[in-house]
Amino acid sequence: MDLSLLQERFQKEGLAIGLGTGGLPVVALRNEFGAVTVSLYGAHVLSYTTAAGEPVLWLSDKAVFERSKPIRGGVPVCWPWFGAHQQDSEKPAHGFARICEWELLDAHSGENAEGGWIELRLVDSQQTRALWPYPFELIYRVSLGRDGLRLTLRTQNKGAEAFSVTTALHSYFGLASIDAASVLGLEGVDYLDQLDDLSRKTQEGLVKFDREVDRIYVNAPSKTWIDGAISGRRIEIQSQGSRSTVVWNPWIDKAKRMSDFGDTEYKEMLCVETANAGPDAIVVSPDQAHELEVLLKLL
Ligand code: TA6
Repeated sequence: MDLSLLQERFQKEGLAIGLGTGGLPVVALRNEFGAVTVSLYGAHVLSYTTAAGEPVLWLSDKAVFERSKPIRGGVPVCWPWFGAHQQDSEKPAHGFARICEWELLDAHSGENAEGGWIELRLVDSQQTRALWPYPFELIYRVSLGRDGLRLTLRTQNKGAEAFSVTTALHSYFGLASIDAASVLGLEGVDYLDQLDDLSRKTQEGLVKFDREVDRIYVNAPSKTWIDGAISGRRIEIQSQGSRSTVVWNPWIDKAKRMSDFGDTEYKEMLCVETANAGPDAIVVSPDQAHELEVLLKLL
């Protein structure tokens, strides 16, 4: 990647391209609607703040910024499988998209009222085919506009065989305190409990937290909300092309087991992920495409 070439092509008012933590290339977009930073490594949204400077996403103080390792926080792109690989636990958890170098296709800061956007691409390579034997093209568009931060992941099947993917935009949100947080919109929705052999249960009332929670809500609604964000405002999460919502907080013991996660950081974060996970796999036929999208905003 030639950074100076990227800077020459894209750098302008409201758009900066440089080396961030760990020397990873980062695109920073700032306009009248707020600011977002995206690492080209992993196409990883690292931060999103509103026009008033309120942080929406969370990043661990112990996050690692090294190629071949995922970044803890922000919005990891989990693709082409969610969680551990079904047949080979040696393969990277949550697939390889979040540990690949993506190409910067285009970027606009938002000189017009439509806001700005950053577009990234990942295509199959010898390395990806060794992990997953299908030709593909991923186009990821990060848009910052009047309606909030919109993330759109387009999967295109470039081969002659249909393939099946499970995937997630694995958003980490910043909280004032997990004890006072709740997720709204999942009342009465069935979920697979990842902490209880994926047993199927039904959500009773709001999702609240006093222990580790790791649930795949299936046939989930397209809108959910989080109360208890750092800003004190309600976070709205609106999805398209997503059948599952994953809710995760590691709580005390799992937080201690993760080296890239502070022992007490479970108190200040919550994952509500826009996904197609578990039984909600997506089949993409040759020459066809699927879009997974989430719109994040503070109400
Ligand atoms: O968000 C659900 C989950 O699958 C949890 O089980 C937990 O493993 C989390 O993802 C983080 O996974 P990672 O591979 O990023 O440590």
